[in-house]
Amino acid sequence: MGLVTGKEILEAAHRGGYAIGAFNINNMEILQGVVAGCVETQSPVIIAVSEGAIKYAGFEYILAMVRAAAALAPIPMALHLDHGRDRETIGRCIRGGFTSVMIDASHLPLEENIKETKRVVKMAHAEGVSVEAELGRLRGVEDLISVQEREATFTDPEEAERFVEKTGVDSLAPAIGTSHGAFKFKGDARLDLERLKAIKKRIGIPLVLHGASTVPQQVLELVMQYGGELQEAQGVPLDQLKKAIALGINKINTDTDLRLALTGAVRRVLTEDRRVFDPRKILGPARNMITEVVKDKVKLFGCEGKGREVTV
Ligand code: TD3
Ligand code: ZN
Repeated sequence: MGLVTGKEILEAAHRGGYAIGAFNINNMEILQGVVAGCVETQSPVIIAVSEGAIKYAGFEYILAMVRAAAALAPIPMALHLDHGRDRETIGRCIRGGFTSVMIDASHLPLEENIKETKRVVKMAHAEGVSVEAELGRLRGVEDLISVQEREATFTDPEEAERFVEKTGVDSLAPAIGTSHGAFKFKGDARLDLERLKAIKKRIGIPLVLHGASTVPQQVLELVMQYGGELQEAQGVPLDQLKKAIALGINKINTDTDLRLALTGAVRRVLTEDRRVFDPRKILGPARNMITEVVKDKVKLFGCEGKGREVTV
């Protein structure tokens, strides 16, 4: 099966009321670990690649690896540029074989965000590539001092409706209280689910949750057991994530949890076998650990088995 568009996968999730995992990859082992988890569970998958990942691995390497994965895996797979900011990179992805791009102009004032997003939509749609945009600023709830500040940071439902109408994007990432990385909350971890509900009510397109890693307890414990120091790590609680999916989130961005899984597995091998120096023995277990984490996730997302249903 070749690559399919992000829109195709996400529209099915939007109609079916479930979510798809968008997993960030930087190298072959992470990609293989993610794909194995989705194939075993027959889940559609979005392979997310950041501008940093393109810099690290190289555009051609990423593209060739993901194309090989798509050719071999009997599930719908999209290749997505995550947090596209650089016009040149976005253009290269659109013309070069990506099937979905994110334009992240969320740091700009609203009208400029609309203008920039519209420009990318025009360019991408001409090539049959899907577009995701972001409105509002990702930020942990605990950082917010006042109601006023919350209103200035989180996505306004009315504004979101206007943004989607004006830009013609295929999916939207609202800010509802998550943030990137392993330290999302201090104390009370809650998403603004009322806001999410209001946004979904006004918008008839798939919604995306960034910063959605849960920092699984057993993965964190593994990292710590073998010398890691990430005591304050805290992700999105599972019940909050489940509620967000029930309220209309259709794409769940996950990077941190894969990084933690890889780190835990590598730390364990290197600690338990001090004579090991075969990269396959070091990275093989990490790849397997990623597969296990991905399998748990897609079950929670509700997309297990949905890879059978999408006709390509
Ligand atoms: O867009 N991404 C991935 C890149 C963030 C760097 O970690 C996400 O929204 C994933 O967020 P998370 O919760 O995995 O850090
Ligand atoms: Zn993100």
